[in-house]
Amino acid sequence: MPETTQHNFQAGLQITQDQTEFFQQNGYLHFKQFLPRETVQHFLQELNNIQQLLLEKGIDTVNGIPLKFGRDGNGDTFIQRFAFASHYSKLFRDFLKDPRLQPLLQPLQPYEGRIGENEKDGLVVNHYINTPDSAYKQLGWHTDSPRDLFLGSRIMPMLNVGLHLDDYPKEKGGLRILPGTHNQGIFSLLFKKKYFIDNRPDPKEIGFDIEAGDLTVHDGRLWHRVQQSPYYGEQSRRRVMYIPFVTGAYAPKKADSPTPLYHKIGKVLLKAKKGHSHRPQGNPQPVLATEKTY
Ligand SMILES: O=C(O)CCC(=O)C(=O)O
Ligand SMILES: [Fe+2]
Repeated sequence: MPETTQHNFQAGLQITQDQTEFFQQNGYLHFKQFLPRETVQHFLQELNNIQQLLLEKGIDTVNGIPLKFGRDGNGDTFIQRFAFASHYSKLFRDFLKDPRLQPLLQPLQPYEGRIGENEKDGLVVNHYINTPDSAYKQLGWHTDSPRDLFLGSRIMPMLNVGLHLDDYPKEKGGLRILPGTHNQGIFSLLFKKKYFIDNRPDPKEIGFDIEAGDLTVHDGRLWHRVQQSPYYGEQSRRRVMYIPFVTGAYAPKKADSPTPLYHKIGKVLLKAKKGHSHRPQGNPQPVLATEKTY
């Protein structure tokens, strides 16, 4: 059982000295109850609406980023990961304008940070559930930064800000991180663990006692993973949205943006290995680093 962070903060219009120092040292922050439960309920409803729309329209890629599909307990297809959610929702566009998000750009200084609504994968929705036909039960160790290398540019500072939509105490699984690994240099960034293949707990990892509405922030270079739940079905359901906070030249994606190479390689290899398409017919696991989507 991983240690849990005892460092919960309250978000405000300023990021405090304490928070800045904690972030510099550890590479993450955990803010309690950024959104009230009632708003979380609206968000979950909105996600259902968007999912219905995407399924009805048969959309399987948004701005070049493939959706990840799974099947629920009734055998119905649902979406386990999709990108650019705010492009489908005024509620989410407004959320990205919440003035309390702005101070969270501060750890990126001296770089000028911005909320990447149209960049990278935009506002990402992850939906994990532990069922036989789930395509997304866990996620192996990785950092979020090396995708920049795939895109042909050098690694720029970035943060990933997670808005958690389900109660998830650490014993249910969920996010695990290795504090301080954002400071360990390029060798650690690339080779500390086998990207996405290694799901093993690390003695130094920590977990989070998450309540719906909490916000986490992690440095793009921090090693992290998602632990599979020991529970099954409904009890294991975990929904979290991630906002990229980015630096560097503005690089928006568009409807005709090409699928990044790492998605394509992953898809082809996975198909060859499992003998099926992107839509689920079994129990695909993230077996390859390149299958991971960014
Ligand atoms: O689900 C999470 O909390 C983490 C997801 C993640 O690390 C990613 O999508 O890069
Ligand atoms: Fe990640």
